[in-house]
Amino acid sequence: MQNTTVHAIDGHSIDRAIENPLLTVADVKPTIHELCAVGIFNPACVKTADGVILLCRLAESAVTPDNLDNSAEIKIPTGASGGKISFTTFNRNDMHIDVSDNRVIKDSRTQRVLALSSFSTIRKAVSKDGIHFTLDDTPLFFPNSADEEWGTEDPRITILENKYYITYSAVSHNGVGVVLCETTDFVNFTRHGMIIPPQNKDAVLFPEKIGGKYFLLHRPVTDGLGACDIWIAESDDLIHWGNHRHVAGCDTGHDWEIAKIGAGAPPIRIPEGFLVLYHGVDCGQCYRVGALLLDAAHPERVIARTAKPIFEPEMPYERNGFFANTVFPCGAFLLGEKLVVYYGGADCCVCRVDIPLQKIMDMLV
Ligand code: MAN
Repeated sequence: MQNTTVHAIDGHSIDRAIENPLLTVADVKPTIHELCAVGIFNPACVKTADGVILLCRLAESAVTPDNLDNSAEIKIPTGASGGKISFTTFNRNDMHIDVSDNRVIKDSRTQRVLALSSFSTIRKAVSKDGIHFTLDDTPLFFPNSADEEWGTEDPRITILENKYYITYSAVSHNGVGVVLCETTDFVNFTRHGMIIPPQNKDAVLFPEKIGGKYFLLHRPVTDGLGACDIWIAESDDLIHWGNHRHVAGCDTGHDWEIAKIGAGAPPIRIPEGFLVLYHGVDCGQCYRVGALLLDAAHPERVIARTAKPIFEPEMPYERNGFFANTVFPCGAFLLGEKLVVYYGGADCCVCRVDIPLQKIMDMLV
């Protein structure tokens, strides 16, 4: 970590790595030859004695000529146990098919999602200096249940009681829910299955027990009634979760987070409480980053929150990509006085920004 060179390039104290993007689709070996990477992004991170480990979301689409443009046939990969990938096709000219959001294929009558346009798995990358990463050639693991047939997305890592706990979104035709698994070496995994059922995502585990209980932030995906807000739950065993309470909403009156919010990196313990980076989405589907400060003894209580985004899509690799205008952090750690944040740029690439902790504290109101 000592050799990390991070340069200020925007003239302020938000220091994006000048080497950004740190990983792109050019670094990816496809899972099977019928697939090609459309994005490697939204990385979880953990700092170890040897450097930094990232768990990145790899989204792959089917290799057909012009698969993602205007050709009539849209071929969709889906996964199954044992690493088998199968394909389904849709006809773009079918009047009941809506492809206006390039992440999904919808039924134009019901707006129901029929398929995702890409299939996501998780890939590990390691680095000694936190900047130059070597990406694995194969997925961390393959989907192992029908709940993961449309992919595994957006992992987060929490170190808890000397183990690495990984939460991620499992997606299938039944919806998106939160899966928990644990490891000590990123080679062997104990998968605990779905701990929060659909529709839910953006779950992050707290790094310590509070009052004898484990805590988790999660984000129900509501439709019409209620909003996509951040909730908290508690557990005695990390598997069974209850006492769900609302923590923070997107009804702050700030345009940048008016559509939905969701936890980003797992909470970080600081003297003042737990610091949680979150993403806020506006009505134009631009993803920005804010922060919450939660009470250390009562983490359902918000002590303070940023009124303005801490950072937002500015660079070409954040403004242009598979899903434009998106910065999406899934991991961060403190390094001295700075918060080192790894995030996805435009659902395409892996990036890093270093933010002075004091700057975030000054923005909390
Ligand atoms: C959703 C998730 C994220 C993704 C954003 C932007 O919140 O699928 O993985 O980065 O949308 O597309």
